[in-house]
Amino acid sequence: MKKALVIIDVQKDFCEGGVLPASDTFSLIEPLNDAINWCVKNDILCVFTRDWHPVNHASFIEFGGTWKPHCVQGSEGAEFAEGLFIPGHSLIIDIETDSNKLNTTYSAFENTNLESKLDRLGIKEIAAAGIATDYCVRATVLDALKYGFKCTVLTDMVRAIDVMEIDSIEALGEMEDTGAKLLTSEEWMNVS
Ligand code: VGL
Ligand code: ZN
Repeated sequence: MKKALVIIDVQKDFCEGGVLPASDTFSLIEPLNDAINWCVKNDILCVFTRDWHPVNHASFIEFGGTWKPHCVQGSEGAEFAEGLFIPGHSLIIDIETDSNKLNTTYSAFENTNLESKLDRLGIKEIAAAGIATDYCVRATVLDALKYGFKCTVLTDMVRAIDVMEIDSIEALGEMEDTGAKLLTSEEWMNVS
């Protein structure tokens, strides 16, 4: 079955040193790059999503939201993390491009046409990695399942913000209960 690796929001602002860092992000880049290289060799599409807010986005504290300003379109913080390998034939998906529209779920499928893009490519199955387990990864995986994609969460390649310590554990449980498979990247590459 044709599949894609979806690498969610691995951007400077969500990494150590950024304004809204998930924990332990430095250890994410090397295994991610290994999996990305493996995908290139095996002709599996890599999809990179970016949290991509206008400067006055409604999710930012000063505009009525809850987050410190982060991943502002075109800013350094919105760039992909240092050292992340982006193969030439990747699909880049920007999330949250409209200041008035609030993506209430954090999903990479909301207002992005990701579903139809994957559909047109005949992709029926995705594996999800990236940041944050408890926000964008969770919402994207739940939407993928809702749209009928088979879905695996790569447990060693997701990182959490964990506003509450238990958030990422609950998110992983919820994704599994909804139908996602939880595998390490090594297990996923072995069965793929
Ligand atoms: C995200 C918090 C705010 C995410 C985006 O990509 O998980 N989290 N905006
Ligand atoms: Zn955001």
